[in-house]
Amino acid sequence: MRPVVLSATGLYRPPHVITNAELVTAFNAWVALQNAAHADAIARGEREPLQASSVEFIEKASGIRQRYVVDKAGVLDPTRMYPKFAERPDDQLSLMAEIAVDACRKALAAAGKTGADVDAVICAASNLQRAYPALAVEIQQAIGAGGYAFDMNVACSSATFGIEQAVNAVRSGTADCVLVVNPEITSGHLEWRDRDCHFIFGDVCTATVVEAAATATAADQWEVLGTRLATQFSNNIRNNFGFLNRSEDADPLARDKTFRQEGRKVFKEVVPMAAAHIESHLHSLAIAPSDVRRYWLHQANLGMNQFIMRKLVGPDAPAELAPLILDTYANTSSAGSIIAFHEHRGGLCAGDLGVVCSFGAGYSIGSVVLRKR
Ligand code: CO8
Repeated sequence: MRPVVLSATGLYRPPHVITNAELVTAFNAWVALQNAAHADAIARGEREPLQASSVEFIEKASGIRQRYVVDKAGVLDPTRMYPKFAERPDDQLSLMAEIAVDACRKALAAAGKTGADVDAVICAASNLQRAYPALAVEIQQAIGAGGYAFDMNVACSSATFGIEQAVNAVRSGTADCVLVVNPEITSGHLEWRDRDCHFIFGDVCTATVVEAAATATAADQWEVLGTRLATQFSNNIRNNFGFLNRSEDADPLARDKTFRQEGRKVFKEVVPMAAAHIESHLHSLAIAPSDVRRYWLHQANLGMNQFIMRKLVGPDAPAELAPLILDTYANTSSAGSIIAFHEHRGGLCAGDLGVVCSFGAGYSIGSVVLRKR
């Protein structure tokens, strides 16, 4: 089995920021419009008035302060409350492929590679723009890669699950250099009109170069010591949008056709699962959690990550041990742990250990144990 490294990452950051204050202003304007439109039914007691959102709640409950989005105007329009994208002709690069190509090119440049060096592209994301042809194949063509390409979706764990497929392909010799790319346009499937979740997500794209150690030339390389994936079915994070909706005569705009969750249950159930998963993965590699110099965790909720770190290394875990990016990016689904890795892997020395770990819908958990070369 050949040694495998993560030799570079790339990040596409959308051009627009929405602060919590802007988000809450738009949401509360929408609430006022709705309550005015239904004032009579509310007065007759036939309908509950919608409740306002608040910046204080969002920051206290989640740690999120702002998010990046591909389109801001549509999201903040109180008569619309979701992004507005122009439909593209078939011969134009699709939107998800466009942001993916940007992140891939940056990752390849950082790895000292070109598209011609890539022999597999895995597009791993929690929402895919179309059924087929696979976005990954479009990305493969746009960057000039050879080999093969495919899409996959394991919600928030898509990146780590994709990395394991890439690592296995390189280890076994079926590929030498694999790009794992995570275009997350979460704004397209977030219910911005639901105060329980309207603040949670942001858009972004990350890309990771996974290659044989023998061919890697980047200055900053991370040997993959192990990967571990786990899933356990749960309805607590669910989206029923799908290709059978038409045949079911279902309402395409019904609430269950966008993201919904039982946030408190997710919090309580996933924290112990993620901590136990990381601990047992490290144990299998004869590594103690306290030996790890950095944890690049999934970025859904500040409190979740603090609990996980407390369970792994005790109450005195310094904040720098598990860097936070959700304050600026919000939850970017599968890209979150990769953004943390991208932005916060400096300052470590050869031999230092790190863990990338994602967790989310499915439930799904994926961990990648790394050693700096
Ligand atoms: N403003 C003011 N008050 C609010 C708001 C708001 N915006 N929202 C809710 N409240 C109220 C509630 O109504 C409730 O009131 P009451 O006590 O009177 O009933 C009170 O505040 C407390 O509400 P919660 O119990 O819901 O608050 P929590 O403290 O649990 O915080 C969180 C809510 C932040 C959602 C928290 O539970 C959490 O982060 N949980 C973990 C969630 C998580 O990790 N989910 C992972 C999902 S991501 C994933 O898997 C990928 C999916 C694919 C991507 C999809 C892209 C769209």
